[in-house]
Amino acid sequence: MIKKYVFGNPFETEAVVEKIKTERGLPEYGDISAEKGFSLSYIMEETDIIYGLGEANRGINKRGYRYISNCTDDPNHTEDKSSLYGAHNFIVVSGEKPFGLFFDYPSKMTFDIGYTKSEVLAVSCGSADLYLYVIEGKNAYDIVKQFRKIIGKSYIPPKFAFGFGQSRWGYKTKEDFWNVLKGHRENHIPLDMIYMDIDYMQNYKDFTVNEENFPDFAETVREFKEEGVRLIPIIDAGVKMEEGYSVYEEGVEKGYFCKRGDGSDFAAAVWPGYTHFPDVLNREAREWFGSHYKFLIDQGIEGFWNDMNEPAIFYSPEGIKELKSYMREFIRAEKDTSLWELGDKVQGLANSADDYKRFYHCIDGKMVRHDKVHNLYGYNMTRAAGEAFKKIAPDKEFLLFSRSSYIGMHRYGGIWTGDNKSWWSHLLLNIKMMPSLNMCGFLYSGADLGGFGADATRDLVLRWLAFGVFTPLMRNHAAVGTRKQEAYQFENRDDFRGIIETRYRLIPYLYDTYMKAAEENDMYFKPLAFEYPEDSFAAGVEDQLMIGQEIMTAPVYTQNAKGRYVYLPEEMMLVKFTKDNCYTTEILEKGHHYVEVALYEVPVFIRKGKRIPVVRAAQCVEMIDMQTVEYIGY
Ligand code: MIG
Repeated sequence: MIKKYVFGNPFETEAVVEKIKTERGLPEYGDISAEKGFSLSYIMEETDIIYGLGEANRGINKRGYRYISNCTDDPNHTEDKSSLYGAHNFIVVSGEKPFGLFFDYPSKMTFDIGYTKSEVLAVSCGSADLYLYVIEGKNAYDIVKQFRKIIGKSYIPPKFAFGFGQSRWGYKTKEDFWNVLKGHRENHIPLDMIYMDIDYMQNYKDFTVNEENFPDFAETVREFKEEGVRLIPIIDAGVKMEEGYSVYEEGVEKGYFCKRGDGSDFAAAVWPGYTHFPDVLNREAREWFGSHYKFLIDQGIEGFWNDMNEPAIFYSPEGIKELKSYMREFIRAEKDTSLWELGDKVQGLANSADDYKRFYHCIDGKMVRHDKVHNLYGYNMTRAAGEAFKKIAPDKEFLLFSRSSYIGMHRYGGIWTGDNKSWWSHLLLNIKMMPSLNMCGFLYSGADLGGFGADATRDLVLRWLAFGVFTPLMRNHAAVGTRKQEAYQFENRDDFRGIIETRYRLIPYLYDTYMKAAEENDMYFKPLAFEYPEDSFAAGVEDQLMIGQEIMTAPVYTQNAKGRYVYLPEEMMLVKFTKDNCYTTEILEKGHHYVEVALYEVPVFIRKGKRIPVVRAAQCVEMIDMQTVEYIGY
């Protein structure tokens, strides 16, 4: 059962698509105050587990920390960080009488989940203008499914998007991309996508292609496709300010960029230098921005990734001006003690809260200051693309995912989880985040496998790919300047081939599971407790996940480990997929086991009474022989 409450004058985010009538009065869960901003506090039982928050730091059980929904471009997500790139304000209190809460509020919101006081769940935000949905149900899983139904069906990607993708910031020329293709094909490592990062563009201008590096881009796209590989370009939020650049000139002329209080177009420096932000919260501007994807689609492009859409800002002219005056003071001053402060000021230019107050969106004729709707930008940029695809090629499915997001965006695209690092702890974070993302509708998602920042090691890449076998988005991506981490860069490439081939062998199963989850508003990844609600040990397991109705995964995420302990809530068949289309099986009884896993193996636990289809690996999804299927299981 779902009840909707309204406080003040909420902004219509369109996160929820189902019509629900609003209740009078207040929900009976917690103490609510709508006086100085909004706050809800609820006393948790000691055994209550709190699920949700989608793309957030820490565990599956969110208890014991404070999270802030405030879409942030922060490439250093260490354990202490409260905000990442997404804002997903849905939680489930799982206890004696379970209930879910969705706070439909587009600006900064704090979830203090037993952080200030261990038994108090406190949710608060600066202005009491929001919708609050309260969902009652049998258990957490049931509540999630009800929630998923009201926010509408999740995005469905094309089939090739279930293949493996290779990416790296720094591929520039046609030869660079060709080398990636060759590196995979020559080593018989399957590959379906190569991602194009910002260097494919002309001076980082959206909807342009560097002509020197790609004299005939449409032809290049075709050549790669002939080899079974799609090129997937990045699109950044900021549009470069440059005379003669048509996207910029049109946007200025039509008034489609975000504006300052005085009506001038707001400028923010990002990769291209100074840019304007398309006002994607304005319907017309959103349509206009979306229509530009056609430029690349006309050249054969079938997928995109939307970046920098928190929106990320390196600095603004206003910020620079303030800094310069501070610097002048600094130079004049006698003492040097404010040096660290100067450093902070320089650092603080990026993604500054002051800048987010300096520009406005024009929504239904009203000017809305950006900070009040900050968490909706990435959502609407991706919506711009998704809506445009429907017009440009109504019968075609496009690959689309975004860095920043809000609930509602899950209908238009997936997400990748941003700039992680080549750290074992971030592999574990990836594992824990997946079911929470699913709770909030984001099914097509994944992390940068191998880690984006920092230097990867061979074993980390292998272990991370082995988990990536199961994430709908399976992409190896790394930052410029880091150690090369394509599968063919390391010794014994057949180990990498074995793991990536396992993904292809499982594609019929994974695709089918994805489609069922999308069609039935269900989860693809689940915490064990969702399948075994009576099992009190399962409730505490955070490093194993259920996939669909049939299998469980238990990835190895520590260096030098020969295997790991695994908890089986029931008897299962352990299948270890190895190299050369081989596998081994073994029945394990309910309980704790130490399972050895070699670096080239992918373990899958098949539930009692279930079986899964397995095919032979192929170089790309289209080449899989779907007629020759073998079933493994009971
Ligand atoms: O400021 O386009 O998260 O995946 O490689 C960095 C360069 C901008 C951030 C993205 C990352 C991408 C990078 N981008």
